[in-house]
Amino acid sequence: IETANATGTGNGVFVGNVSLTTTLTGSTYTLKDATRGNQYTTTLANKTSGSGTLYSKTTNSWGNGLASNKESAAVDAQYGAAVTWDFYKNTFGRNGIRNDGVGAYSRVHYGSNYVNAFWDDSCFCMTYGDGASNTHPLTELDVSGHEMSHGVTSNTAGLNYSGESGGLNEATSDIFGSMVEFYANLSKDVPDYLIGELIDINGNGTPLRYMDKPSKDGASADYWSSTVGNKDVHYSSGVANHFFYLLAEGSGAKTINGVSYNSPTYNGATLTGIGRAQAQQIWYRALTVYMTSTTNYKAARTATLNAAKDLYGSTSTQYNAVAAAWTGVNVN
Ligand code: ASN
Ligand code: ZN
Ligand code: CA
Repeated sequence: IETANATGTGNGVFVGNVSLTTTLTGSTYTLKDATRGNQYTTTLANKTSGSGTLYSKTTNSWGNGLASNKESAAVDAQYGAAVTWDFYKNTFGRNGIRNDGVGAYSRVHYGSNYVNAFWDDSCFCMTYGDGASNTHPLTELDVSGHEMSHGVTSNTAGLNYSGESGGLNEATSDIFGSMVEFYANLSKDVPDYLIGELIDINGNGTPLRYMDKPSKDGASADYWSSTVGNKDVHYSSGVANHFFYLLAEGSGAKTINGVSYNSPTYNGATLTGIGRAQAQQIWYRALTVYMTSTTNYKAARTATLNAAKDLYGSTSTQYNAVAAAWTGVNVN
């Protein structure tokens, strides 16, 4: 039996119509991408364990854009893994989550009414629930990028998932999750600095998190304080999410792709952003070269300054912008 790469079409719940690289074996197509480390997607069919069943069929068109069609969430997951792969490869030269050319697999339809998604180092796999009433899958692109970036973090800095290092771990996932969204630039999932704006996790249409002003979620920290490490890591992350937004975009009011932001600073300073392209290079170099398992906010300031110095020099606009953005979130 011959095996070959094929080009399929998918219609996901959130990604809309996309092209997918699939595998044709004999007369059967599978949702498996040999051009990206053999990443594939399975269904758990509401179970909560096992590696699931690989999506396979005799035509190469997948999903219909509706959550009621069980292939649609699989299209999102497979596409999310592909774009995350391409993002890391083309932006940073990283060859997969472990930088070893091996793709992670994704499992969709985990459990019942499961309102979460998670990365698991032990299976080297990604898992998505179907959300409330099993009708709101968690398969949005920034969620895929967020979760798979947990794999990158654990294979690089290894930031401990508690205290300030835990906030930095979470923020790394929000930062790169958003950058994956900008990289994909989909018309159906317009790139933004909001996390999970399409999955309606709160039931009222609001996103899970806001990077320009994290406290808009009612719980996240905008600025560092000596007690920030006592918060849940999804809230202490606010300080670094806010730092990254200020570094990339600057302070004050701004509209990007039709979404309005208004980012304050702790000291009232007005900041000018250096743009996403350079901001993400600084964060990635800080994460992969300078941060360790115990890096806290003060050390993250030093790590990103070191990264900016390596990349742009110690007298550069970029170096000064990193310092100013940390000061803007009260990390001195
Ligand atoms: N979705 C959650 C997260 O990535 C899963 C977890 O609690 N780790 O943060
Ligand atoms: Zn996370
Ligand atoms: Ca988003």
